Amino acid sequence: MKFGTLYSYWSTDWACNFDGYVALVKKASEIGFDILEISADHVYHMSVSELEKLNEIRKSHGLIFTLNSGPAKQYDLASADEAIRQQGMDYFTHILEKMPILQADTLIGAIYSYWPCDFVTTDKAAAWERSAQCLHIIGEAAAQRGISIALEVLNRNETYIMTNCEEAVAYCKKVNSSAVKVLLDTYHMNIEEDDIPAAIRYAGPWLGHFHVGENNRKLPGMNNSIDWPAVAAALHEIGYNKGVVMEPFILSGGAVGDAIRVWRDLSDNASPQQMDEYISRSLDFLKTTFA
Ligand SMILES: [Mn+2]
Repeated sequence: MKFGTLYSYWSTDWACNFDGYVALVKKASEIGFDILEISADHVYHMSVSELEKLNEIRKSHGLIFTLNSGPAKQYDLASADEAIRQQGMDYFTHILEKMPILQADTLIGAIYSYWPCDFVTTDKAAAWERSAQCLHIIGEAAAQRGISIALEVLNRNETYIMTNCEEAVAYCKKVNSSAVKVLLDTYHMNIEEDDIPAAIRYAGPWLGHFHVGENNRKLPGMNNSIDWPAVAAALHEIGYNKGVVMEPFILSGGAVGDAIRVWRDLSDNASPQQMDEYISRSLDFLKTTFA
């Protein structure tokens, strides 16, 4: 397994420019991560020359990029509006075209719809029909480039499309593309699944990416609300050898705090140095527990 973190841990703002990513590549590799999970939307907007430069820096630090997408509503592949679905298809096609520049082969997130969901429409059957058709086409384009797509199972407050592993596997079967797999996240699973290790075993070969976080999105190992040894055993049982990426959110405020609904500080008023210590300790915990 390869261990990573989402880029936004240190900030309350989703924004991150080229210089910001260069600093994060250095920091993540110094801490000992294999993966830095970056924003697919930032890749969409970055120029080819910036991406080429960023890739050189990534390579020199021996890091892998995975791309995380919480698409805006204007790119909703489940939309009843054909023009919006087409906009989404164009958006993801452009991201897939840019990923080889970063030698990135994993695109993940709620790309079957948009995030966070506002629940204005919740016609699930119709949304499945529309988005699965779009994802079949995107999945085939990804497969041609050797890219895999992992669809994130979210909790009920963030989507209506897929909220447990069983639904996600059924959805992937409907998409019917070898590139399209499932992403399970312990934070969401803790809310929705009856039995987290059983859900991991159910996913089996469909599991394409894995997110880790405590019940309140604290860093893995910070409060042990999740039975981490049981999670690790289930991953070993299915022979999982891909990304294990933490998505810690412990700072309140800003666009990140609002989107994740962090309404109080969960960091114990950590200084920047303490933030580094927390994540370094959590990475050690994961490597030990998942070894
Ligand atoms: Mn996640």
